[in-house]
Amino acid sequence: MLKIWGRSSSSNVMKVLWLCEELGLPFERIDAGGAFGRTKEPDYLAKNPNALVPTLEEEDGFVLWESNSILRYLCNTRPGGAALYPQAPRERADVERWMDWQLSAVNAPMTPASPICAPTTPTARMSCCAGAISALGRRSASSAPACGT
Ligand SMILES: N[C@@H](CCC(=O)N[C@@H](CS)C(=O)NCC(=O)O)C(=O)O
Repeated sequence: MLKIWGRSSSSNVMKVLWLCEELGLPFERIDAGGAFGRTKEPDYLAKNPNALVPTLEEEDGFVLWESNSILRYLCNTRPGGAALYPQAPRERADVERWMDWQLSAVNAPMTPASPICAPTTPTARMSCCAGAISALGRRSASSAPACGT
């Protein structure tokens, strides 16, 4: 069975779990990261050298990390995935830009230890996220829902 390594409290794990639910995929989730630890153990580092979650593991041993890469991979390999990750270049670009936006504009400022995170205080991080979230609100109000919103 498909394995998803990562604590369910992680937003990057959540989106993978969400996609699995949307596609009706059976999977086993294994707690890792945060208070669960495990991510710095040699067997986990062999799967994901970043010591982060999520990590996907297929039954045949194929392993993939980076949440958005996992989402694309699942959509490309599982029935029903094309509806969420369209082939048409402009439709696909719309999906991808919101995925990139989530990791760069929302996730990075929320991650205190992120090497690409400029804001250093909790207030500055919240303010940065609030600006990004308001962009999603404006987009959602003006057109069809962004993928996953
Ligand atoms: N760019 C990575 C970011 C992964 C990431 O930062 N994961 C966080 C949780 S959201 C993590 O592993 N934090 C350390 C931990 O939980 O132990 C991805 O999208 O998969």
